[in-house]
Amino acid sequence: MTTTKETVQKSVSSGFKNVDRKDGKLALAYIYVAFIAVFLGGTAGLLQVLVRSGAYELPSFLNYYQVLTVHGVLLGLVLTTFFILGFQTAAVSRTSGTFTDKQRTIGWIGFWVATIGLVAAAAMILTNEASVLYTFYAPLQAHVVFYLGLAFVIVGSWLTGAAQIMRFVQWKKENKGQSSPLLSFMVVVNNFLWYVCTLGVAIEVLVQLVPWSLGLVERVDVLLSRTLFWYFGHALVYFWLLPAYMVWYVVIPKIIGGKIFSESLAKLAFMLFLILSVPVGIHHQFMEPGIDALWKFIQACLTFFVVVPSLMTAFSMFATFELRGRELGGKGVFGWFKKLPWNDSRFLLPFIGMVAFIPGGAGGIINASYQMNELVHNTIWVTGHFHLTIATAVALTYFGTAFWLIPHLNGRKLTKRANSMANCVGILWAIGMTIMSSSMHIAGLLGAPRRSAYSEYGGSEQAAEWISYQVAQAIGGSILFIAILVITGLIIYLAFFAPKGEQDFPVAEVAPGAAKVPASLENFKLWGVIMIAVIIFAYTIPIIDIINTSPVGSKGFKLW
Ligand code: HAS
Repeated sequence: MTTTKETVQKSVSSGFKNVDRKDGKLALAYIYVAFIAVFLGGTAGLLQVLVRSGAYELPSFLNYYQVLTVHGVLLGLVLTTFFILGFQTAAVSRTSGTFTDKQRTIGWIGFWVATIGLVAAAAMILTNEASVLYTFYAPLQAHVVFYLGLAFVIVGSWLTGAAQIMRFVQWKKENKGQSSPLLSFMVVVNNFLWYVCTLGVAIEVLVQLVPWSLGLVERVDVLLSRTLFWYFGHALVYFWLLPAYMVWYVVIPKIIGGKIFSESLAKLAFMLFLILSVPVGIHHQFMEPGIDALWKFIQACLTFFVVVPSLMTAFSMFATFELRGRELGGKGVFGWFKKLPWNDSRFLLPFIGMVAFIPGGAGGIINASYQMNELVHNTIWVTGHFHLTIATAVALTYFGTAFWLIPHLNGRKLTKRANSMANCVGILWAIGMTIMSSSMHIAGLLGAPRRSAYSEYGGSEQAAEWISYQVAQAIGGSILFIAILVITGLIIYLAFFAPKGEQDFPVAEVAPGAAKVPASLENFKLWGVIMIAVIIFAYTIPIIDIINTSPVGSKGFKLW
């Protein structure tokens, strides 16, 4: 059994350059599950676009909504949560030091609880007992094991997140008065965000959906369940985004040979996400009756505030790139651009993600604008939006990270050839997603609904306009599937066959002479109080209203 003191000495002597192998195993376990989800979820995605093109019918033992549930749950919930927990474990170990045995054990218990939950939920989807999509909206009713499985995934994530926080707190105790390592700080912010937002979905599942699905209560308050879901659901998208931002702020500057532009700006951006990510969920419910227009307006305004830390991030990234490019001799307005390391997949994939996030973010701002939301809500435009944000900006950053992180953790190397294959993934993804997501946006504007299988809607003229875009989605989706096959091959290669060696875990330093981070930015209590205050302000009255005025609830439906 390693004592805390020994652990710290070992870490300090290695300068925290490498993630300890034991911590690495935990991180890898999470990352491998994430990539199994990529393969299976991506296959489901291919089936969907083919069905929606009208050219293909699913075999009789599968139905469209079952496949759509597999796709959404595996990619939206499993890939993300498992990759994040693995990456964050490695990030904390790398920057705060090796976990103690106790911390690592808690991390592993979390992994197994989450994995058991995942298997249980997946079994329900595969046996067609839970074709309720990844948002599991009531009154669609799934088997109770599906809800409990998801609850287990969340409890598992709480445990592993707690281990990460404990390691950070230990670092703080041992380094009193110093500003904390940026990457670990960011992990802790993301975990706090996760704890607070998952309370909403935990209440929805345990208090409403589980008793209802067991038949202990006959009806469910649909509006309340959706409001609790979106209390969680929008913060969820920032829980996905922040690890990508960790890579953009901390890893990318090192890869390009630069420095962190401003540690204070990065810490402020993360604290702004902490206070603003939750009290905006009602922007997913603009079209729902039963929520007063005033509260929709207030949460729309808060949504515009939560755009600010992303704009700060865009500014910081541009500054990082330009400073480094000029240092390397780039001249003129855009000369610095040519100096960036375009052949390095560790840079290229996240960079393509950043570029995609510009239209993806702009689409989000359109969605958040109440009147424009009336046009796009429940159309496939929204699907186009989240394929640019989560499925490109975030996913490509995760992929580009996994390709160096896996060999770092298992003592292998990202070879030249593997790096070229990884670059191919980036290019295929950019092409496939541009075709698929653009046609989703356009079809959405023409009124094509989301969450729907192929239909000609009784020969309607309007529906006929969508078909060519659906065919384009199938072409884009097929290119993405080819990329997923390459990704799967690469992950297997990097996990088991790549040559042994040392692969760096790049962590950039702060620019010399940078001002010390103000202590207030490290004050979790202060930001935590502001966070809770804003949430109470934004949600108390709408929830009391919903409880007081909701009609009698709904019985469960199984439409599949
Ligand atoms: Fe969203 C729906 C609003 C961001 C994901 N969103 C969704 C859904 C998902 C999702 C999954 O207001 C569907 C949920 C469902 O199933 O129903 N979203 C926003 C807003 C933002 C936003 C305002 N969304 C995201 C992110 C996601 C995500 C991030 C996943 C990771 N979204 C909405 C709304 C809806 C919605 C409504 C409901 C729609 C409806 O009616 O149902 C903002 O956070 C976006 C801010 C982003 C920016 C971009 C900054 C750009 C950066 C890159 C810089 C580039 C560089 C490279 C440096 C302002 C940081 C430059 C190099 C060059 C060469 C140019």
